[in-house]
Amino acid sequence: MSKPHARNLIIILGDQLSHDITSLQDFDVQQDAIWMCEVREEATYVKHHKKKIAFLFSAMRHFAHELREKGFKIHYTYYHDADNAGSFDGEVGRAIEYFSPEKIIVTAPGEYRVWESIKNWEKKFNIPVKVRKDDRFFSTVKEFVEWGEDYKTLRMENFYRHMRKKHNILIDGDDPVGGQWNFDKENRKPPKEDMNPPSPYMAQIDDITKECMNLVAEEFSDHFGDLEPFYFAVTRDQALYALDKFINERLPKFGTYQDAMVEGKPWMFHAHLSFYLNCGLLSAREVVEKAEKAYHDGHAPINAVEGFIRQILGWREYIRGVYWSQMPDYADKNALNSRRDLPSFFWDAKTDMNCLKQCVGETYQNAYAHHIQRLMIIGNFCLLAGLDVKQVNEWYLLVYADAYEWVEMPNVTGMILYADDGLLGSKPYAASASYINKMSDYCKNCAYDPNDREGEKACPFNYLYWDFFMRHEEKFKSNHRLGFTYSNLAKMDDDLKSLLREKAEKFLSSL
Ligand code: FAD
Ligand code: DLZ
Ligand code: SF4
Repeated sequence: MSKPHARNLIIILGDQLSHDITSLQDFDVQQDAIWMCEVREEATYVKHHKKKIAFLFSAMRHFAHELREKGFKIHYTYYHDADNAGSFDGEVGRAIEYFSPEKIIVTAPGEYRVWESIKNWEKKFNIPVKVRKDDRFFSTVKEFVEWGEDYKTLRMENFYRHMRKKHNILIDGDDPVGGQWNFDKENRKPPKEDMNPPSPYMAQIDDITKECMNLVAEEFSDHFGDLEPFYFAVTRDQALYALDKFINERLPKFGTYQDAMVEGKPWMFHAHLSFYLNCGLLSAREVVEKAEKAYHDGHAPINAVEGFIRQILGWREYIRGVYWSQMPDYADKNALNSRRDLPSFFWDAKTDMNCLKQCVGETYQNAYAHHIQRLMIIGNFCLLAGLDVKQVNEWYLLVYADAYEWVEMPNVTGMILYADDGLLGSKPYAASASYINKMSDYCKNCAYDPNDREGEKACPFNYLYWDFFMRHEEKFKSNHRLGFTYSNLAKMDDDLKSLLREKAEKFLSSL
């Protein structure tokens, strides 16, 4: 048999599972070939949640199968293949040897770490390498940077309005549909007993997924998280089904209960689509289009649809712009000098603080927590306790099935830890127990009292909150958004301040 040959060799990475990915856009079935690989380095550079690895391997295998059915020539390296090189670089070396291509084509990767190695391929392998733009986003990094030049600070809300106008989404003439850009006032209601979130999408496990689950059980048993039950969509058709289910069943109440948290109800009215968006099974454009159509069809109200679209057209795009415009320096930011080690309950959920126990526990089970759990429970604790920026980033990157550095890092370094010194947020997202008690039912089953600040059963969020603002008084006291906090602090007598500091210190040293 003659040695296989390819004109162009297309490398498809695990988060590029889109049939219209730019690297495939002029694919010639007669002359070109594709290479995909399951590699140890990607599965272990952080020890990803078991569900995340099973999900991605299964989605990759299904995608490769679909490409093969289209008649595309594809080489797929399985994790257990004897000659698996174990890394992208090693596999590209093997791919070149196998196909002797004239050129390598790859779509730009989602992580800086991978971009750094792709930049070396041309020299390392002595072959032309064409890196194509990833056009699965509404904006480009260049557009984000140019937009930012008009502003002193990079605020999401301004960027989001720019995107709404540019893409004519929820726009009526020159104005926002519904007369407002933002319906936050109608959103973010506390949970109600009778709100009854529908059951989430649960995919059937097929043979391919079962094989991947067995592989993960065998190879990654020491990684964080439960492997079963497994319910993620692993094909585009399944992901589209999950999208429709969200639009039909949850979207109408998405806005109202966007920030609500209820014990034993991890899914609430959220979309659970980030896994599919981020690996390419769904496109941001189709998700936004379907949500907008639901408004025009009278199926979902404007507060829900605007709130949802803002997450994707606004936050998701903005976060990506921050990552690519600020890397690599962004990875070393630590404006509040946060250096405390992660407590052990981040790994086993064993803590008396019920809100954290629930959120870390659900993360362990599902490789998912919704935004407010990530931000206002776990993230809030990380901020107030001054947990180490690198360790917190690593934790968030490995525990969630939707986590890739481009989206995880600005959310952690910028949004929760204020480590970028306010580049992303105008003030730290710090909250005491009263917020948690208002937006969740966690406090009902807790050993601590959310209404106690300094007594025996005082909730740690309360004294940590004040300790945080005392610790960082120099930095924050002139921040006009924190005027209320600092005027309350000014009213406290010195004995109370010392007591709160002492309690915080004792608690933190016990972690
Ligand atoms: P929904 O609440 O239904 O929102 C719809 C979609 O909007 C999401 O699917 C997502 O694509 C997008 N979105 C919403 N908020 C954000 C945001 N802040 N940044 C980017 N996209 C957003 N999201 C990730 O996709 N990957 C991550 O690794 C990740 N890490 C996070 C870490 C922290 C500390 C915080 C506070 C947030 C993080 N997020 C991350 C953002 C957000 O929490 C998740 O996108 C969301 O919880 C995913 O669940 P969902 O699909 O049900 O989202
Ligand atoms: C997250 C991940 C994992 C666990 N495994 C693989 C893999 O074996 N092969 C692969 O191509 N991609 C994997 N990925 C996703 C990559 O880490 C992701 O594509 C890079 O971070 C580039 O953005
Ligand atoms: Fe969390 Fe404090 Fe409420 Fe307990 S009392 S659930 S620790 S906020």
